[in-house]
Amino acid sequence: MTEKAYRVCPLCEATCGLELTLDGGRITAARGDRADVFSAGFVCPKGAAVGQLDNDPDRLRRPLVRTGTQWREVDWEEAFAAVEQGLAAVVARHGRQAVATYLGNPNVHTVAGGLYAGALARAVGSTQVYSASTVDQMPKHVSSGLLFGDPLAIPVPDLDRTDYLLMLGANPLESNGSLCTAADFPGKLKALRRRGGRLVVVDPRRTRTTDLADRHLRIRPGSDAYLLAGIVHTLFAEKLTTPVDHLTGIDTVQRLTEPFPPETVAAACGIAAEDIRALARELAAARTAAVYARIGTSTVEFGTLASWLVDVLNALTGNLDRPGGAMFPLAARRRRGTGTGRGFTTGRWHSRVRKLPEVRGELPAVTLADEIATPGEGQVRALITVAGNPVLSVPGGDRLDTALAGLDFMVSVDPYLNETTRHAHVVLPPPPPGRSAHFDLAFGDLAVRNTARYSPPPLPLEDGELDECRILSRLVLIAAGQAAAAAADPDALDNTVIAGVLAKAVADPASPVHGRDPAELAAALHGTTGSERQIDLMLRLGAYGEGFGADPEGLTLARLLDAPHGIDLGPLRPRLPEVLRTPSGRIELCPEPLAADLDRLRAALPERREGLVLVGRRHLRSNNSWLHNLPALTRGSNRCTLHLHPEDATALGLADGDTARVRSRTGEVTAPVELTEDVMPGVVSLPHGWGHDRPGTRMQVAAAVPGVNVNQLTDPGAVDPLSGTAVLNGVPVHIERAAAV
Ligand SMILES: Nc1nc2c(c(=O)[nH]1)N[C@H]1C(S)=C(S)[C@@H](COP(=O)(O)OP(=O)(O)OC[C@H]3O[C@@H](n4cnc5c(=O)[nH]c(N)nc54)[C@H](O)[C@@H]3O)O[C@H]1N2
Ligand SMILES: Nc1nc2c(c(=O)[nH]1)N[C@H]1C(S)=C(S)[C@@H](COP(=O)(O)OP(=O)(O)OC[C@H]3O[C@@H](n4cnc5c(=O)[nH]c(N)nc54)[C@H](O)[C@@H]3O)O[C@H]1N2
Ligand code: SF4
Ligand SMILES: [Mo]
Repeated sequence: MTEKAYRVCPLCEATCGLELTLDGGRITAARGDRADVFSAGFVCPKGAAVGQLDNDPDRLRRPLVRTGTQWREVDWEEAFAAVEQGLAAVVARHGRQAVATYLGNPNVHTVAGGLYAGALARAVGSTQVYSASTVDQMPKHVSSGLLFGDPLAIPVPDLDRTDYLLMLGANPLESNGSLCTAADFPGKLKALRRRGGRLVVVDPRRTRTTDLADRHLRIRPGSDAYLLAGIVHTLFAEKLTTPVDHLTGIDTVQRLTEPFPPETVAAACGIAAEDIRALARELAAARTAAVYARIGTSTVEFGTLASWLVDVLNALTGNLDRPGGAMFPLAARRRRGTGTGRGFTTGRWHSRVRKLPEVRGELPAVTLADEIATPGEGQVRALITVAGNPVLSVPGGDRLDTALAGLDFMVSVDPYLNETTRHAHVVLPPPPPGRSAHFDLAFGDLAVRNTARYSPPPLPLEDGELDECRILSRLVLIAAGQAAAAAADPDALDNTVIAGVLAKAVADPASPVHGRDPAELAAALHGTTGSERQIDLMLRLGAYGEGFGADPEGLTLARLLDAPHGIDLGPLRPRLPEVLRTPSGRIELCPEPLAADLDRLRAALPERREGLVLVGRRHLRSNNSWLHNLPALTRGSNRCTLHLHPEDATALGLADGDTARVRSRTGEVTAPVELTEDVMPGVVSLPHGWGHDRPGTRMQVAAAVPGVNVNQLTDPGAVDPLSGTAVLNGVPVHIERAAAV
């Protein structure tokens, strides 16, 4: 007997609705849910393979405890006891500061990560907090924090309505989009062209996305800030600005971008001055336009500057916050703001070894190895990883690998024994997507249309499995020294959180529940678990919420449970000035840290760099480091090869299929050469997330085609100073033929 169930895909930011076929307690097929209000049937090969992910024989199904190189399956109580003991021993000897936390990317795709990962880091009580954000999007948080006062207020291109899209450093035809949640990004780009709109893509490589564009501009890696500053300069020089309201600092931006006329920046970015001016004129002339930039502009030397200049352009051309421009989504879980706030600062503390500034309560992932390996007061002696694989994802893989092996205690919440988790003393595996609930706590803030969807677990937990919400909430209380309370009541943490939120809400005159009895409200919450009741509370108090009776038509968890394909909340609507959290109540167009960083940009102008540079690339059937174990995704062109331009190959004496030795300042790898004109001369490309050849892992399919770890080449010493984000693109490399083996 087969059954259908509906569940949002947790594998990337597109958040497609999946229609799952269930048979005998397993997922036997998955396809796009045509009735889904957000994705309307779109699916990619990864989503279609979610059944293989659920049923992967290498997935861990029981907690593991390690002694030496021996792993032992244990029950949950024994596993939690081992965690409690391991952490307590380190804290007793070295203090809380000796415990670090690393939160990986899937935390933004799970309910557990969204509700408890931050709380876990806080409960540990150490400033040693790391996440995948500092190998990814932290520059955008910093620029939004400084511009709008809120690091989570990230404008997204209004893809369905824009007339002109300038996209830099993104390849949504492979990635399906990032910091812009749009199921069927490819279809939306095609629709933009069909309705007469224009698409310009800036990328050093030819990609499936550049193939869709009206124009593809090849840029020298790492130089987008120059290009964008040149466009801003032109807007002022040619009097093309039509700034949005609520701005302060326009004149300063004008003055500080004076040193970047198109002629000056052209050499730095490899794009002709005339092309730069054309971009400015087209942006200004378009009825509506949006500038959107992603990882190729973020994980670079001037990542925060580039992220900031994107929104400077949106603001100066009148496109920020208007339909067809770059807009602020309003997620179902969010409340409307007041238009002012405390603003945003970084550097409230610094890392111990390299003195790198804190950003959003985190230290740069590139310095985790330093903090573990460098002796002295405050040295990291224990690590908690949740859904992360920093050995492959963070520059300096081998160094971190060695450092992890020296820890006194490590616990990982992860379904696989991989390059990172093999160092743990305890591994706590979450159940697969087919047996977990889903609610997008993160992507509502980034979606090109406002919707609300909740997926209950399609299948019940199997014997011996524990929901990840239970795993993480238990860890939070263990870390907080309340292990007994956690063992006694699995909802203990949820109840505390709910009580705290309600206490604030009833005291807030602007809240629909002002003056009501918090205990009565808590009792009215719907849900079979504490995490569901937390979600119900967010929905009810959120912008579209039922407000505990204030708006009977409004959202509740029960309403979402009755709508398995989701509830549409309409296109994006203007949110200025309500969305702002700056003390001034205005958009701070030229915040001081960015103004100062422009000096660094200017100072680097004369640097003419010779030689080859490395950039990354993504493949539709990969997902960072962890989907290489699914047979359905590992065939064909999804390979860890070095893309090399034929001209460079000739100069180096390399041919297609040869093995190249690639060296950087910090490491080397060997990889098969794939000749292609997709990369521009002078630029080579390797994908990340490979290098599955370390002993002690349990991912057989991945180990059979291991590839190499590109993060041996990226330099842990190189960061964007404002955000602490690693430089992953534009890495100088040296290439030669590898000696025959
Ligand atoms: N050179 C280079 N390096 C890069 C990048 C690049 O472009 N170039 N990209 C960077 C980017 S954008 C990112 S986001 C990072 C990612 O960096 P990480 O987050 O550290 O790495 P992932 O490969 O995403 O690893 C995810 C881990 O989560 C586990 N996992 C999967 N599902 C679940 C779940 O439901 N619960 C739990 N608890 N665990 C789960 C997987 O088994 C895996 O161990 O890599 C970065 N590294
Ligand atoms: N299939 C698949 N999908 C994914 C992932 C995955 O690993 N595989 N990872 C997910 C994650 S965690 C993220 S963060 C997103 C990322 O999503 P995207 O930001 O769309 O990432 P990429 O596909 O790597 O595209 C980045 C592009 O930037 C280009 N580039 C490199 N350097 C520069 C530069 O200096 N300037 C400019 N202008 N371009 C440059 C690269 O050539 C590449 O084409 O994808 C997500 N989706
Ligand atoms: S595009 Fe992303 S969300 Fe959609 S099916 Fe593929 S992996 Fe899942
Ligand atoms: Mo990412």
